Amino acid sequence: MANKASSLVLYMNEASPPSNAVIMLGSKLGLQFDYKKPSLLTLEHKSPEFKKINPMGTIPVLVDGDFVVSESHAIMKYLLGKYGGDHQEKLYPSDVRTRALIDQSLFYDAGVLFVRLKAFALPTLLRGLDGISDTQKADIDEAFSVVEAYLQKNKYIAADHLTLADISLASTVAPIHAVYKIDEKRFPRCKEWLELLNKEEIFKEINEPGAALFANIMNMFWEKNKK
Ligand SMILES: N[C@@H](CCC(=O)N[C@@H](CS)C(=O)NCC(=O)O)C(=O)O
Repeated sequence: MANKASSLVLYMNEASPPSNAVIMLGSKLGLQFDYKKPSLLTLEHKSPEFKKINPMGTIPVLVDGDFVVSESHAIMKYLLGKYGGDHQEKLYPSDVRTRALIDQSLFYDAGVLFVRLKAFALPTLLRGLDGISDTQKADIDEAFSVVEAYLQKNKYIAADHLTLADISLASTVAPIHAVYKIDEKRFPRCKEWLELLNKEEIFKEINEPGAALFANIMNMFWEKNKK
């Protein structure tokens, strides 16, 4: 039986892909978060107060009583370990090789895929970028080709069922797809995988609206930045 959560505070934003990964997992585990939304536009997340809780100055950040942890992948592993109960073995199996493949995807998301989203999103919000450049598009396509390769064996990323790897990668792929469509001819499995996931409640109700909001914000800024 899982530990019972006391009060969990999540610093987040509905348009933030890694925040949505944590929110999706929380929903799957039946956890309630008390949400706090620092304004990224006024750089609240870079303030000395915020940096006391997360020196990286990023969201999401989880506060669980006197314990604070940032970085969505670390947060998800913590939540599963502490509150995962029966979900833990499915979403992050103890089999060493399956776990290694899941970790491979989590690190890929943190180190490569999401970095390529951030490469256009932050300059759009803060530095007047008015669209995704051709180089950025090529980098995204290269990143999608890795997701496509991960999907060669199964319909899901790291096993024959949904794991943390799908939650993590889909939280980044969906918002990119909402502004720069996955090329179905080059990455058919990637497209099918996203459609498969979107049949599940957490993706339909959290990931897709988050991706749509992200796209609205990007499009709004691109129009404004062109003027
Ligand atoms: N790898 C980190 C990425 C966190 C991240 O960069 N979050 C964005 C919001 S989606 C952020 O806080 N950006 C502000 C900044 O980097 O200045 C995670 O998964 O938590």
